[in-house]
Amino acid sequence: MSQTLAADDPAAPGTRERVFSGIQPSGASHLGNYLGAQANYVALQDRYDAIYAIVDLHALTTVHDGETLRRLSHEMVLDLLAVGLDPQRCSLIRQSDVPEHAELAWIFNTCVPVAWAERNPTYKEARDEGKENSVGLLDYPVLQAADIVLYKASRVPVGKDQAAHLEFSREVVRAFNRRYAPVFPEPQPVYTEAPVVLGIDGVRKMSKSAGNTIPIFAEPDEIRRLVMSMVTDPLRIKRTDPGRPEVCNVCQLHRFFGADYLQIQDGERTARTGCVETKQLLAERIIEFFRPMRERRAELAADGAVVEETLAAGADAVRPIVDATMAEVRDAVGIGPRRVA
Ligand code: AQP
Repeated sequence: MSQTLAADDPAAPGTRERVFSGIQPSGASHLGNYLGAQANYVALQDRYDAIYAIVDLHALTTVHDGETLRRLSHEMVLDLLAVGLDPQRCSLIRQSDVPEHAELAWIFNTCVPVAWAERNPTYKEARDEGKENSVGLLDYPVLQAADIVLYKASRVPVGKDQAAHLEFSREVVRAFNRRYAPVFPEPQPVYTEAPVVLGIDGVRKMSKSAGNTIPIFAEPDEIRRLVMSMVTDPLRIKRTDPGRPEVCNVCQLHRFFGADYLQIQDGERTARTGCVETKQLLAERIIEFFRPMRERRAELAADGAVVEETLAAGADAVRPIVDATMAEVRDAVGIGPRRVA
């Protein structure tokens, strides 16, 4: 599978730009997470100074049981190691191990007009559905901005669903820099070739909270069951009806699991093949693609220490970066003891 990398991708160690991205431990990693973001996390770790975070403070907006959140955070570290993150080549951190994420978010809160925060699409959606929302849900794009620029990251590998949030992060940075001093760079997204991956319902974004995911580390039979339940072209009723691969989520996903996807799509378009066989093939290809990662994950899970050791090393590695940024920020805004110049 190929990724779209930034054209001016610097390679020389020592002159590397920094990338940062966060993933919520709000459930099991799914195809959308992998195709939209995790594949690029792995691809970028050799070319950039890469920091990836399990953003457990964000997950507090949706996961409301302490034991569950701890377990999900642990599982997400295993997922990221299994897909190919190497703690020797990147820093893997737990957001709550670095309290400055929350401190910087608070400082940004004082720079962000309420009207900007109220544009947050996730908040608006939940409000329009009549859900009771926390201030945290309204405010989480501000925390997201703080997550990124605490490390002065200039590149952010994220799925295309995050485009608006990245634009918001840039606005936050501009607001801070304008008010105080030009402390932060404006972060830019780095996308893979994948579009926003749709869920098995074929309508909504594949999302842990929507319950429409294909978890990449699910057991093979579970992956088969989920793929077979995917909604395809709703106008293809009979086996002999021609299909429309451009609206069929199964056909679209084939793009990422084999070079012959155009042939597969042609088979659907001409009704040479049926949806059932196209789904069966996709399920087997997904299972095969993730098999080595699943095996690696099982090995890692058997090692009782690897997760906490990885996170402790990550927290140590980022500490000097965090201290340097926050010293500049505290100086600029006028909090904490004055530093001797
Ligand atoms: N469907 C998707 N298509 C492409 N990229 C996606 N990402 C998530 N879903 C898709 C990307 O995965 C990274 C980590 O996402 P996250 O878990 O931190 O937050 P999210 O986008 O909110 O993911 P979910 O599954 O939808 O979580 P819940 O339901 O808990 O909110 C991000 O880079 C994201 O772009």
